[in-house]
Amino acid sequence: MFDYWQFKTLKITNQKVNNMAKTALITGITGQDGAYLAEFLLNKGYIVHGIRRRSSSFNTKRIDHLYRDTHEKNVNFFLHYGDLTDSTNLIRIIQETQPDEIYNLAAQSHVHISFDTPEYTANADAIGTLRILEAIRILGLEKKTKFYQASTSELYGKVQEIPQKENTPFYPRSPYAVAKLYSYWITINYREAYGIFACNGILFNHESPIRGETFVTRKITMAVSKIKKGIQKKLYLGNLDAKRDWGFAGDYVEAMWLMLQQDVPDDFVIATGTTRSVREFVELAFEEVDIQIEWRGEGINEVGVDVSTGDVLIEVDSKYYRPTEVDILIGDPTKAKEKLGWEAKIGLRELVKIMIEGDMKNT
Ligand code: NDP
Ligand code: GDR
Repeated sequence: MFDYWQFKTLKITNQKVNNMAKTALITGITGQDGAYLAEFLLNKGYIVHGIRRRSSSFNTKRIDHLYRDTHEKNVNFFLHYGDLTDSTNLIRIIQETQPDEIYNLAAQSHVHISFDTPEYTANADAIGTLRILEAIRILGLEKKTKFYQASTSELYGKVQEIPQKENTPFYPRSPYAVAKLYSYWITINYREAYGIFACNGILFNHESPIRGETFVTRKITMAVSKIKKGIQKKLYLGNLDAKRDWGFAGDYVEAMWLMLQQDVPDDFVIATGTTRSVREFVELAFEEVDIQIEWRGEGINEVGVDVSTGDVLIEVDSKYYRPTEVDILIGDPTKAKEKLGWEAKIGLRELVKIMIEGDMKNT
């Protein structure tokens, strides 16, 4: 059976550090993708360094299973305190770790919250990328250090064409997407100006049992699990019509790595090539726990009703609407398939199943 958690495979703990091992530095290592990527690279024999933020509460639960006391022998996983808003700290960490590969995954990654914190989002998500690229230059690592930038399907924003591909025009629709647009172009500019091996992965939405709890998929799977167990009555959502191309995060981190193993740096769309609405995701999630949903009403008055009991389980709350929305995302991953040999392995139904399984166990 597919080991969705992937965190039970701790082969890495007894692995001897190879003198020829490559070194990777991951920003955003405590996030969903950082955790999957760290485990993926450790299993490939890398020495992995990660940047974590200081927090008043623990923020390392996704990677605690990878951590070992640095006093032990053959340790290959290290954490450093840092922040994308602090240039000197980034320069020092990159100087100390001399990475072969940097994966810039850190970001204020919530689209809706970027409307509340636009300046901070620009600082971390746009200028943060520049700070890393400048650090590579200042330290003279242009020929040694490869750079991966976590670009996003949010760049496409308002629909110009579907499916979206590498040359589809961008029209960002949030402070988050505008900040990421800067990062996309500064990555290309530093590749062209200074010869840095720098790539943009234009990743469409990807989810998992360790997805942040306020993104819509995880919010739904957690609520469905709690409703099934009788510890929550209702789920309040925003725009049910939005359509997304949802894949599995564990598949997507492999594409990040593959981009940095090519002969020539390039930019790639990473997606499943299918799209479903938030409403359909809700239906699939309830189906997993044998509850069938029927929709009644329209717009802000739409509700989702349990067909067998008549209970209203889903209501719309306008506070979850965004000032400007991205209506439909569907990616064309042809280039990734042809050049990287990559394609998504986990489809939406299986993704929903593994997320519900995780939440039924943990909520
Ligand atoms: P998460 O929100 O789960 O993780 C974000 C990470 O960035 C966390 O480790 C967070 O730390 C860290 N971080 C936030 N701000 C800063 C900062 N100022 N300095 C240093 N670290 C910071 O995101 P995902 O793992 O889902 O996404 C990874 C990247 O990929 C992000 O850049 C996101 O924008 C992008 N992306 C994600 C997609 C997706 O569907 N998941 C699709 C396309 C792009 P902490 O744990 O302390 O909060
Ligand atoms: P997104 O993900 O904005 O696509 O960004 P999110 O899951 O937040 O929203 C997807 C869609 O669902 C609609 N929606 C709701 N969203 C949230 N969060 N909460 C709700 O209650 C709700 N109800 C409806 C939204 O309006 C939206 O249309 C994610 C992030 O991971 C980004 O960092 C990444 O760049 C993109 O995916 C690709």
